Amino acid sequence: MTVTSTSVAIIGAGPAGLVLAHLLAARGIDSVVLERHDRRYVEHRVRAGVLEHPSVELLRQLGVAERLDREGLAHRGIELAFEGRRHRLDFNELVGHSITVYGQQEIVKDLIAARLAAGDPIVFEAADVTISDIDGPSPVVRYVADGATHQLRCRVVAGCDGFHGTSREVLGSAVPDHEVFDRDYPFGWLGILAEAAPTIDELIYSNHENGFALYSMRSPKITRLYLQVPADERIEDWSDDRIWSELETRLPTGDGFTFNTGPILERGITAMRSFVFAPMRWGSLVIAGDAAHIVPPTGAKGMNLAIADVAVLADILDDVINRGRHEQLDDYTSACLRRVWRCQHFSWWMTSMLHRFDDDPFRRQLQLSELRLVTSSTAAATSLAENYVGLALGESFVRSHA
Ligand code: FAS
Ligand code: PHB
Repeated sequence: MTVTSTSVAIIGAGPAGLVLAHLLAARGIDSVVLERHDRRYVEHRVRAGVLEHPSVELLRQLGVAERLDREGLAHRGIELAFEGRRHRLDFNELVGHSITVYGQQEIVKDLIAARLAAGDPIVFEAADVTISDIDGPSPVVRYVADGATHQLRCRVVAGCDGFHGTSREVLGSAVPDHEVFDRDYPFGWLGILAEAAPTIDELIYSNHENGFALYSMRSPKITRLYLQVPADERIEDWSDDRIWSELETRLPTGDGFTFNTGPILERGITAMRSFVFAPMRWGSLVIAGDAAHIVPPTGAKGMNLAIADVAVLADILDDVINRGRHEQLDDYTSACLRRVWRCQHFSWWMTSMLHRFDDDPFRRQLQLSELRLVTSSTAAATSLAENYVGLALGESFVRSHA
């Protein structure tokens, strides 16, 4: 068994783990990233697409946004479609900021390349990761890689291993009275990536009587599209023709928006859930990103919330590692949960307003009333815009009115 040591052992090379590794390096703190899949797998996993303004600023400050600034698509707003018409919300006009569309896998590629170029370690294909001794100041992470067992001693373990990782389980065992907030939705998203040029340059979120649809994109040649489907739907039951036909039904074409179809490069069905686990820390183990919370993707918050968690965590670990102030870890959970719950509410609200909920005519009328409000009232549109583009990192969504 090899025995090595580092200041922070980071489990998971997704957005949370990789952004944290860069934030720590910027503070002179060494870390080792352990990832269970190989590099190609994590760099080609199609997931999120929208970066909030604060996330883009943070990646720029880390010096890893050169390709993002070159290839990312700056969007001034979005469109909401209902009752056969599309309504534009201009975020720049409403709140002075925009969003950037740039695939999560592209961010992962940029962060991995920059970390390896700096000579900092990422262990890919790290199997059987276990975490122990989190009650003391020297937790231990064990893993198998290259056919050998390794022991990594550290000061803090950062569980950035996503919803299906191992760190939340370890935390839950250590904190018997932990809290879990969990809500499933009776539908999922069938998502496709298609080699078909977008015909407009902003996203369309559509509330249709057949169900929700989202028109998004990744580049001037690639569109990213989603359809609400029943929670137990099978992707095999959706032919290409059926997918395109239903998208064309649910997304109102006209005034410059037509439909390009093309080869479907990637397809899958994502379940929808709202989930929060608290506390996000016990002893020398902290969890961040999807390991701690999940939001329905309607508000485009998942990846951005992961980045917001580790922005808070990096400042705390700066105090812990560089100034020996271990007690700062006590503030981590409360410092994250305010933003987590603001994003949970926004994602639940967008999901409730835009998706079809069967046999509930009263709810349908409320949805249409809410959609008419956010597309006609500047105050209501501003609130949606403020939440969608994201407030400054470290700033709660409930501004002090001092
Ligand atoms: P991640 O899940 O991205 O990363 C965790 C990493 O840890 C993974 O690389 C995993 O391989 C690794 N890992 C897990 N267990 C491990 C172990 N035991 N040892 C070592 N490594 C381990 N969000 C949006 O905003 N918009 C979307 O459209 C959207 N679509 C999504 C589609 C899918 C199918 C999924 C699953 C999520 C989607 N999300 C979307 C949410 C997603 O983007 C997450 O919020 C984001 O990936 C969170 O980043 P991380 O917390 O880093 O977790
Ligand atoms: C995407 O482009 O993948 C995307 C955009 C906005 C969302 C969810 C997903 O709300």
